[in-house]
Amino acid sequence: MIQIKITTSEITMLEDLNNLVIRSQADRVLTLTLNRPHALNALNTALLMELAGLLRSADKDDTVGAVVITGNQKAFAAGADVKEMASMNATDLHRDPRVQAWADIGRFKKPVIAAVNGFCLGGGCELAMCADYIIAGHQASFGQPEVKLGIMPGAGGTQRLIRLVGPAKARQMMLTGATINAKQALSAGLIAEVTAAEIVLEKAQAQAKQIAHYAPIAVAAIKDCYNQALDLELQQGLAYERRSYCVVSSSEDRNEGIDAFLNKRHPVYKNR
Ligand code: DAK
Repeated sequence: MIQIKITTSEITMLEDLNNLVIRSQADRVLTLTLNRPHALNALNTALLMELAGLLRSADKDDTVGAVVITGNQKAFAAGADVKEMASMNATDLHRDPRVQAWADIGRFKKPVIAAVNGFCLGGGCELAMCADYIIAGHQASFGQPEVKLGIMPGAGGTQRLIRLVGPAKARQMMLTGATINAKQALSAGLIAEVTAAEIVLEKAQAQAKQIAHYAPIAVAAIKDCYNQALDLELQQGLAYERRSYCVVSSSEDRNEGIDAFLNKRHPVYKNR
C-alpha cells in the first residue's frame, strides 16, 4: 500500500479549493471569506447558498456574537456571476434559488461588518450593503454597474443604496453605472470608515469583537430597531423602540451591565 503524507497547510489548501466561503472563528467573531479569487469573488449561486447557510447556522450558534464578511485585496466581490447569469432563462429566473439566499442574508439577526478591499460592484455592493456597516481600504471601489449589462440591481441595490447615500448619488450611480472610490463612498455615507488596505480586516474583526462582547439581547434589539427605522413612520418607530427598550430592560444582562458599571468591574453577560 502506498501512503501519501499530506501536511496541515496542504489540507487547508485542499479545503479552501472546495469552499466558496471560508469560515474561521476567533473568540465570538465569525469571519466569512468569499473564496472565488479567479473570478474576483463573483457571487454564483453555489457561493450565495453556502454563505446563506453559514449565516443561518451562525444565527442559531450562541458562540457567535458578530460576523465579518470579507474578500481579498483585489476584490470584495465584482457582482453576480455574469457567466452563470448568461445561461439562465426566464424559467430559471422564476425559480431562482438566489432569491431565498439573498433574503436569508438580508434577514441575518446578528451584527455584520463588511471588510472591503478592491472591487465591490453590483451584487458585491449589494452584499456589503446587507451588512450593518462597511469598513473599506483606500483602493476600494463601489458601484452598481448592472445598467451597463442591460440589467438592473436584483439584490436590493435600488432600495438600500438610496437609503444609504440619498436619492441624488444613488440615482447617478445606478443610471450611469459609474464607480466611486472609498473616499467618495465615505462622504456619501455608503461606508463607515476608510483605512489602509492591509488593516481593513483586522479593524473589522476588532470592532466585531468589541460588539460581540456586549450583551447579545441589547445588541440584537439595537439592530432590530434601527432596521425598523427604515420601514416605519417616526411615531411608529418610537413606539417600537419603547417596547424593545422595556424588553431589554427586563433581561438579566441589563442588571449585570449596570451592576458592573457601578462596581467598576467587567460585566459577564449570559444572554438572558
Ligand atoms: N462575473 C463573472 N466573472 C467575473 C465577474 C463577474 N461579475 N467579474 C470579473 N470576472 C472574471 C473575469 O471574467 C475574469 O475571468 P477570466 O476571463 O480570467 O476567466 C476574471 O474575473 C478577472 O476579471 P478581469 O480580467 O475583467 O479583471 P480586470 O481587473 O481587468 O477588471 C472589473 C475588473 C471588476 C472592472 C471587471 O472584471 C468587471 O467589469 N467585472 C464585471 C463587473 C460587473 O458588471 N458587475 C455586476 C454584475 S451584475 C439578482 C441578484 C443580484 C444581481 C442580479 C440578480 N437576483 C437575486 C435576481 C446582481 C447582478 C450583478 O451584480
